[in-house]
Amino acid sequence: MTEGMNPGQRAVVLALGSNLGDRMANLQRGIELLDGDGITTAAVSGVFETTPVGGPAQDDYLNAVLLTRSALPAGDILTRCAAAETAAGRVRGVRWGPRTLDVDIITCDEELSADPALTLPHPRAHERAFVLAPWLDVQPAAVLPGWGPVADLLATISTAGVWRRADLRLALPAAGGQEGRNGARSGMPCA
Ligand code: A4P
Ligand code: MG
Repeated sequence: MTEGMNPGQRAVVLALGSNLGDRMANLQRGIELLDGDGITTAAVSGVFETTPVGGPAQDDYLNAVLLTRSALPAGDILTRCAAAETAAGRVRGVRWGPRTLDVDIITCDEELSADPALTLPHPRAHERAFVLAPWLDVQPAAVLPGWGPVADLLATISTAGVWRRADLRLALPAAGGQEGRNGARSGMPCA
């Protein structure tokens, strides 16, 4: 059990992306919506401006990674991610198309799943600098199960089109949010 983790909790890494509307507001809204009711946010990465990978021509993304803790089954966490996307105004159109908010589960501890509806670790995380760069930023010792240290993976792929935005900063969920209603945050961040 990682330091700061309650019994039954697992480390859950979530990747957030937005390239439509007020991107920072969308990411911050996602952070607020995801926290509480069984999901505790431990740390949030810096913000990265990233060139779109795949899909139609579209605007640049802002990407970030959240380190969370949860005792919820992974399927319940995916449902919470989808609810946060919907609340942030996501409309599903073309695959890899522009979106106000995308929330993907990158890892649920060591859990492995080949289910297309919930693949763990995320099937493309190992090759995506827009996921690995923010993850490394918030957790320098991070390891992607089945693939190895995130720092090593990032060293083997192109990081062209991925810039850290030192002028932008996401906040941990507000104390008065769901977290505040459901009990104080305890322990150290995973990072
Ligand atoms: N799904 C399966 N496993 C997971 C998981 N671990 N986490 C399923 C989340 N969802 C998972 O997702 C499609 C389906 O994936 C869902 O039904 C879910 O059950 P979606 O959010 O509806 O659509 P999507 O995100 O467009 O699809 P996909 O294939 O997951 O996209 P990717 O691979 O995540 O890529 N470029 C930049 N620069 N930054 C980005 O953030 N994001 C994408 C999306 C493409 N290019 C990007 C970015
Ligand atoms: Mg997604």
